[in-house]
Amino acid sequence: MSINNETTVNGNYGADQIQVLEGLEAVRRRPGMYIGSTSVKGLHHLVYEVIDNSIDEALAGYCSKIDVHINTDNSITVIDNGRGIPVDMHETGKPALEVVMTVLHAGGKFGGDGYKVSGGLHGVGVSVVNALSEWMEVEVKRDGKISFMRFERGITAKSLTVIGTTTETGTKTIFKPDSEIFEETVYSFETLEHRIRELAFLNRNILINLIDERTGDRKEFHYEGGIVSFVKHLNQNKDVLHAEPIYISGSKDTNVVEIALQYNDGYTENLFTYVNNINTQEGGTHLSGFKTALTRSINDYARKANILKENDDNLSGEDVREGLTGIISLKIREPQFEGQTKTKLGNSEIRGIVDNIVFENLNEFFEENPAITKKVIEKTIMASRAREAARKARELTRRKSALEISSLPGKLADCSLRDPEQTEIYLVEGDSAGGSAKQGRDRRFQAILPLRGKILNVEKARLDKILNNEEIRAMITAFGSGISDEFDLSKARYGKIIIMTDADVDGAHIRTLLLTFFYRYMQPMIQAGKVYIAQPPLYLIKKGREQWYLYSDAEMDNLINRIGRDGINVQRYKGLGEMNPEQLWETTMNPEGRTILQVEMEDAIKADEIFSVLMGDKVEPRRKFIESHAKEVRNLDI
Ligand code: 0RA
Repeated sequence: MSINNETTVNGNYGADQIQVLEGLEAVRRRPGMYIGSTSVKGLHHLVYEVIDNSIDEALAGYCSKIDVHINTDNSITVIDNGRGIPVDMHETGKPALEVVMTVLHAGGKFGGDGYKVSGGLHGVGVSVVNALSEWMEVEVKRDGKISFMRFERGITAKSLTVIGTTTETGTKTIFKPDSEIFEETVYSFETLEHRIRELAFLNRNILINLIDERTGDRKEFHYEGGIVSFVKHLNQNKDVLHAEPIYISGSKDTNVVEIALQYNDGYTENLFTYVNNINTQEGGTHLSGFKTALTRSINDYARKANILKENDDNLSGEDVREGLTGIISLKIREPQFEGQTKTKLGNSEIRGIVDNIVFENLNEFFEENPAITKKVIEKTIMASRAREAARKARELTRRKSALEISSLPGKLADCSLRDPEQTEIYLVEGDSAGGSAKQGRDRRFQAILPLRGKILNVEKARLDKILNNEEIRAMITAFGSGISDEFDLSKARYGKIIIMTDADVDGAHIRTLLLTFFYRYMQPMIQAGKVYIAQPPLYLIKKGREQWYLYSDAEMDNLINRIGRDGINVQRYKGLGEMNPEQLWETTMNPEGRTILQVEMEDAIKADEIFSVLMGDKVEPRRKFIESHAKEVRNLDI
């Protein structure tokens, strides 16, 4: 009997332990599966994962303050004043804290009916951070005691120990990302700052401090206005139609909906949607519910007020969103994330819930604020007229192209293969580099489109004007997938779009303009990961019979360290035009040897941001921006 018991206990313990080790092994073997990548992005993801747990504690109503430290050794400390992770014995015979830290997906199980809303997309659990850290330590203040544990590469190195007494509660976590796993282990203050600011906007009751122990920098994030402050922040450099954003909130069952809206006098739509603090970049049912209600509410009002007459067409969705900046933030129990990047909300019941809340609240706002409403409707009517003009211009080009033998732009050197899975198009700055690219390419699968002039800044123009720009028209026809609401990825004629510009100020400018255009008018192309940036070499070094192409100053330094300076010949490439076709092929276009950088949504959003500030109408923000981003701005000739 006692032998039996022993075996059972030991057997269970053994099985448990094995499961933990297998779980952590799986995370260390395929980290990308759990945190997306092991690049600098994955490195920062670890911090978000840990902060998420503290945010959950705040959303449950028990935590008001979170401190995040970047330590001198690039380890990270996160301290919250929540209830503290439970440390009592779990049914497996281990402390709950140890289970949370070492078992995959264990975190949620300790919340009781805990309203665990944050996470979801991240939400892989802190055990993943533990598995990917050289070491990790946790200190829990709870029930008058301070408890401590230490782990090394996910494995318990110091079991639960009481190290002191306290009257406070909270959790302190320190971890050092494992350099065996991560390609880069240096944290960026700005990257963390960006996400922390976003979290502070989305969760108005939380104070978050970010402290950089390497430099002494520290910033405090606390926005009592929540998403209203967020919208003001996004519109800070724009001329707005009404000083205070429209704030809408409501709930149904356990779903909470919050929206803030403010129109500016520009032409672009800037809607950002979040579910449980996750940016739902691909939209989903919440966004579509919002759009339906906004369009209906504005049309209803415009008819009632007789601004739209009986024979006038309804204002379209695009019309009513021109110049609209908004945040849509939902907190829901069981979000279903779908789509290419799992950032599209799928829960079907949410569409109607958001639609109802928005429709009712907007109608009320419009009734109570006729002066603002009149301004907004006047703007949407202007938008509608411009769109009608653009439609006519487009029809004209369509009819024209139907008459021509080939509708493809004259300067496009197309490839011979037709299967978009295999083909790519290079957008090349200037005719001379375009010529080299045409000669150097593999014409079976590589098409070349030289771009001569500057691309139009799409932030400053309505669609009708944009469609009159020759370079933009050439891209649209060459790609074949349309733009805006008519964009259809399945019609794309190429699988990759590769931007190839000079490594100088003008090149950076053209690249930024192109990214802004893609972000604004062909966003699904970026989301699908089809846009790339070519990496031409900066230097050619020759020594004796050997030669090296170098793509960065760091590579250059490395080589000089290795081979010394004696007898070397350095050629610095100022532009693509300085390479002959064979060199261009070998260094930049041959899939066997080239590096191309995939553009991510964040890159495009950043390009767009740079433009709205630098090209915007307000002088003061431009001056400030240039001062604080001197390095990036040097690459732009404005
Ligand atoms: C579940 C239950 C309880 C606390 C937490 C989770 C918790 C987790 C983390 C992670 C970071 N900071 C945290 N703070 C709290 C406690 C439940 C109770 O006290 O009744």
